[in-house]
Amino acid sequence: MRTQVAIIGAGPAGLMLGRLLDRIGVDNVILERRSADYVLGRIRAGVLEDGTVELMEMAGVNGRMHQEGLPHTGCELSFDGDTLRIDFEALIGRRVMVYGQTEVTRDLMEARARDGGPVVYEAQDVALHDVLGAAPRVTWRDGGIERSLSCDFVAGCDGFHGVARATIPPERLTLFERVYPFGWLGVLVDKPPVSDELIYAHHERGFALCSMRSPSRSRYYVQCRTDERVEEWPDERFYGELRRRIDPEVAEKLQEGPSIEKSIAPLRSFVAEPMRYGQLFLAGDAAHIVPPTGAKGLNLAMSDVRCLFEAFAEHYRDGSPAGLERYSERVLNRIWKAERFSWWMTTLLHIFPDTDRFSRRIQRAEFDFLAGSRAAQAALAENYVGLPI
Ligand code: FAS
Ligand code: PHB
Repeated sequence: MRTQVAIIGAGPAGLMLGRLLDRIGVDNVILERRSADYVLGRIRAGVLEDGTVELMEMAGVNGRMHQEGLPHTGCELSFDGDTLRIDFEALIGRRVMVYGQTEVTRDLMEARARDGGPVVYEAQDVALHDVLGAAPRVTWRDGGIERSLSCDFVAGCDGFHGVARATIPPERLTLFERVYPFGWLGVLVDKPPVSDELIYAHHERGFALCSMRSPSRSRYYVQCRTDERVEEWPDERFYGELRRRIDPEVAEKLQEGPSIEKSIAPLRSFVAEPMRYGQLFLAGDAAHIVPPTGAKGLNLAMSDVRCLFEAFAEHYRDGSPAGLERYSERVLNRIWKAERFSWWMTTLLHIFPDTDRFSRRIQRAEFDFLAGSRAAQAALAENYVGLPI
């Protein structure tokens, strides 16, 4: 088999890149380790930056998003009972869209099945070969049969635990990492959300987040220890802890119900530089991870894909290597700003096990400064809604 771009991973990054390349006639094949159902079953992000909404429109997969998505003009911060609304629309004239990553993935999968190139699901033992040469190859096992795909380029969109970054010799990569001493326990429940807006809550018992997927489906998180297991958190314990950490008046409105999904996600900041090795280009979680506090993970993956797509378009349409040569430097500049914002939101809102009195006062002062400064609120809004690409 031969194609122009081999894409590893059929998560949002791989599917979006494949969709954009399909639309300009650049051949591409997507290789995914898991089944389509497994990929759709992962419950992850919920907030789209306006840049991601625009990319969905560019890709021609925005129909359901505009029908079912929830435009949000702001969010709320709650700090030991004091609340502060960050009004994106009033501060910077922009908004975000609440629309689950699962739905983004579903829209891209359906578009690909309708009029796109091949996706090989359950491709086992994917391996990359000769990515430094002029004839890169990808191999995998399909049942008992070894398959091979020649290509011009490989796009590593295979997430944090993927094979693409692992293909790059360690001495050619510089890794940056911060592992946080806590995780997020998330619950999905078919009950109306406790609030029309997202609420990020700092409380001495730990962080909590009230989010949603639709007017009838809520997504809640509480900070938990990294050594805890989902089995230790029956629904009753989860809701009791969530109630303690949010404003009592808001807690009054909480409608409990049986969780339809419950999972614990570790929190880390991670960047691998550079994001190119020969004809291999990394995009999304394959190259970087952010704590979900700033709602950046999915959106960073999408902004990487937009830049990589533009670079491939320049190569195939104009014969210019410029975009590919600048790709890593261009996306890393924006990635680090998102890493900073996600780290800042996480540091502001969580209780760290070694938090001393001084650190708690600094967190309070950070919140009080935000509450008193329109400029500081506008800076938060700019980062949350998405910095320019
Ligand atoms: P993905 O990990 O989504 O996709 C990579 C794909 O590659 C997967 O389908 C995987 O099966 C496949 N793959 C892996 N190895 C392979 C191999 N060797 N061969 C072939 N295929 C392979 N972001 C937010 O913005 N908000 C959130 O609330 C949020 N919550 C999260 C919760 C969890 C538990 C996790 C893990 C992440 C969360 N994220 C969140 C971040 C998440 O949304 C990612 O940023 C997003 O999925 C990135 O998309 P991709 O880069 O496509 O990577
Ligand atoms: C979610 O709805 O899953 C969500 C929203 C905002 C975040 C993180 C997660 O910052």
